[in-house]
Amino acid sequence: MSNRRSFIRKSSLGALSFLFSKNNFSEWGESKTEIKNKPIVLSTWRHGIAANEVAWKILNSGGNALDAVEAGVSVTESDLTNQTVGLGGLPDRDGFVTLDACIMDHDCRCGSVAFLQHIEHPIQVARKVMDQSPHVMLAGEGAYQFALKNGFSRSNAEVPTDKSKKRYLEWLKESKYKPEANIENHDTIGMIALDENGKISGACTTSGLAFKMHGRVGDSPIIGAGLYVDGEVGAAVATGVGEMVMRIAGTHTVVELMRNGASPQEACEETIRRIIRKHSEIKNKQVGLLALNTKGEYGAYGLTSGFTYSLYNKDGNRVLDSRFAVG
Ligand code: SD4
Repeated sequence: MSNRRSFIRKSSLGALSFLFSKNNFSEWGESKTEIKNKPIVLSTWRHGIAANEVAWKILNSGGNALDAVEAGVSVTESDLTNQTVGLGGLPDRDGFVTLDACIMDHDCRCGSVAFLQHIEHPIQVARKVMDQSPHVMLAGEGAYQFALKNGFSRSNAEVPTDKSKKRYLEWLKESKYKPEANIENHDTIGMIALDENGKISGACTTSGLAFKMHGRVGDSPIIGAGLYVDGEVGAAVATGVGEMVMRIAGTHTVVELMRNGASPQEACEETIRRIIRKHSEIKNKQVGLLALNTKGEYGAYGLTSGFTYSLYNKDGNRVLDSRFAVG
């Protein structure tokens, strides 16, 4: 039976058992006792290697997945040479560097910041929103003030950095608004991890699409779009053109497909197919999805070629090429 047909069959069976069984999560619960592939951490793109190193140190010494993903993506945020994450990121079309991030744990606790400026670690502010505020998401000046009140300080880094300013000045010559992911293998960092205790968490942080409209917020800080985690099932994270992911609540879709019986790989593939069905124009666009379930099984799929991800488990830390739908 083809993968697709068997997946459809499994999906239907999953949906039926969801409807008719009161105990529809027992499959996942039982498997937890046999998890072999843990700890494990996955992150988007090649820059995930350095982030994984830090996350793995925490996971391998018995630390929890939530702390691991927060510390892991903080590495990428601090790298001012990275032009797609943190303050080194490329500015919007008006010259402002605005940052988006979110974090989520196995209990669906989550925190998020959007349109945040001058703060080195948006992911850590997102964690504070989760831990110290009654809200899930803070944006703009309010997020900035919340950060200052909670021990963060305005970064001394001059932003945009010289490197990003150079690209911006180049772009200004034509000022063509192209809302496309710069497919350069170092975009948004999304990270998902499963710890020794079988707890799963995720984090996602970005400076968003280069030269976006001022005020634009992408998928990365949106729970269910850029990141979704449910400890009963698994986690998923997205990179690429955020608008395409948001339209179908991409990572929530991946997690719900896994809940209904899909493997992480099948769930990523089906979600990318849904994105393709809902968009008439996909040329030169990229979306990459990563998924991990509570058994430690993982999957990755790109809309088009070129999506890479970094994986660290007991066999070491390495970059892998994702399979893809078109191109
Ligand atoms: C966004 N998804 O702001 C982010 C950008 C990104 O690969 O991931 N680029 O739409």
